[in-house]
Amino acid sequence: MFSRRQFLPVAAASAVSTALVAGRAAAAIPEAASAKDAMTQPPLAPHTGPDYNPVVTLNGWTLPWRMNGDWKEFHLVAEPVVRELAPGMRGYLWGYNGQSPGPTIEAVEGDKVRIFVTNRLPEHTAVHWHGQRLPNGMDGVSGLTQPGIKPGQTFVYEFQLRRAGTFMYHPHADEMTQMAMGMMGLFIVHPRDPAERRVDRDFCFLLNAFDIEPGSYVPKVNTMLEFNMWAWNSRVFPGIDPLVAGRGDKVRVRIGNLTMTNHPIHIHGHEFTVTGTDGGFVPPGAAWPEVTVDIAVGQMRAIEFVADELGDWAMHCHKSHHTMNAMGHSVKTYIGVDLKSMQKKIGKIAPGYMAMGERGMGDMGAMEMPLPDNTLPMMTGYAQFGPVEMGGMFSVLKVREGLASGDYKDPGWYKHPEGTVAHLVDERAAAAPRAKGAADPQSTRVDVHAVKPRGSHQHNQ
Ligand SMILES: [Cu+2]
Repeated sequence: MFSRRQFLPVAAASAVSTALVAGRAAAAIPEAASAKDAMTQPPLAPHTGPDYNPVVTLNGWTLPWRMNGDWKEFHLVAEPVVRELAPGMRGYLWGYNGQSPGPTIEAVEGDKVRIFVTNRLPEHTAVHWHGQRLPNGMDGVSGLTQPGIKPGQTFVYEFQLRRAGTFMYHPHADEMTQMAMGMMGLFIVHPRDPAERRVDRDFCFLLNAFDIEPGSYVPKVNTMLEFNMWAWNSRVFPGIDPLVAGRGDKVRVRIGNLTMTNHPIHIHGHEFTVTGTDGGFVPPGAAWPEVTVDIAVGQMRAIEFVADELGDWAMHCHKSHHTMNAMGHSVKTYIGVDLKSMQKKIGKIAPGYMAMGERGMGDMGAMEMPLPDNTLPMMTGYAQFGPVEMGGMFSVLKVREGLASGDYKDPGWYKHPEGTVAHLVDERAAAAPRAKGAADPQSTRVDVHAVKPRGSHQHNQ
C-alpha cells in the first residue's frame, strides 16, 4: 500500500533540493507519496476540486494531489525502484515515486496543474506530457524546450488541461535508456461533466517491455525488439491482476503503448468499440466495433463494452511471443523429431539435459524445471482446469453476477453452469452409426489398382 500521508510543507532539512524552484513554491513543495508494492490500488475518489469518476490503474495507483489556490499540485520523484514483475522475479528499474510505471496522474479538463519533478536518478531527466496541449516550454524535451533536470534538482511544470482523454508521461532525456528502465506513467484527463462518457469501471495500463537476462536484475537498455518480458504496467502473467466487472457493467479500458512494436490487444467473449484515441474521445457515431485493437507505438486507445457475458475471459496481446515469459528465440524446432537418442548423447556431456519440443511445447506449462535466479518460466500459470501455458501480456476479464460497484478483488475462478464446459467425448458411446459401405475414417489404407493403358489394347480390336 502507498503511504498517503497528509501533505506537509517540505522541511528545511529535507533531502529534496528546491534549488530550481522559485521562492513561493519552494516553501511548499507537496510531499511525494510513494508506493511500496505492485498491488492494484482502489480508485482514488477526488476529495477536492471538480468531481469525476476515477480510474483503476492495473497493478498501480493514482498520485494524490493537493489544491493550492486554483492549482492542482502533484509531486513526481524520478528514482531507482525495485519492481516485482511477477512473484519470483524483480527488476531493478527506474521509475517514479517508488514504482515503475509511475503513479497515474488524474485531473479534469480545465484544471490548472502544477507538477513538481524531483530527480533522484544518477543522470539528468525531463518529463514529456505525451498528447497534451500546453505551452511549448512545458513540453519536457531536454535541450529543446528546457534544460535537463540534473540529479538532485526539482523542476516545476505548469499548464492548464485543455482537453479530456488518455495521455501518458515519460522522459524526453536519454529517452532510450530511461524508457527501457521503466520510466513512464499514465495521465488521465476526465471530462468537465462527470456524467459525460460515464462508465461503471474505468481501467488503465501501459504496454511496456524489458530485456532482463535470467539471473540478472537490470534491463538491457540497448535491446530494440527481442525483449523477454512483455508487460502491462511492468507486470507479466501471472503477475497481472484480473480486470473484474459486474454483469451489465459498462467497462472502459485505456491502454497506452510505450514499447517499440505494436500490440493487437484481444478480448474474448465480447465485442467492444474504440471510443478513444491519441486525439481524445471518438465522437459516438464514429466509434467502430472490434474484438482486437492494434495499438501502435506511442499510441493510446480507449475501448468500451458492456460486460454482459459471465465467465473468465482471456484478454491478451495477440502476438503469441508476447504472451510468453523468458524464452530463447533461436531454439530449434523439433516437432516430429525423435529426440530420445540425442538426449542420451547430450546427457553424457550435460547430465540432466532434457530434450523437448518433439510434440510441441505444451508440456512446458506443467513442468517445474529448476530455473536460474530471478526469471520466470516461458509458459506458466494455473487455472481451474490446469496449466494456462501463458506469460507476458495476458490477463483475465472476470465477469460476475452482483458485484458491488467498488469491488475489484479477485473473485476466484468462474463456476460454469452444468453442461456449459467443453468436455471429453466417450468415443465408443458417442460414435454416430455409420452407413453401410461408408469409408472407415480410421483407415489410412489406400487401394491401388494397376490398369492397362487403353492404347495398349487397340491393336487387338
Ligand atoms: Cu504484443
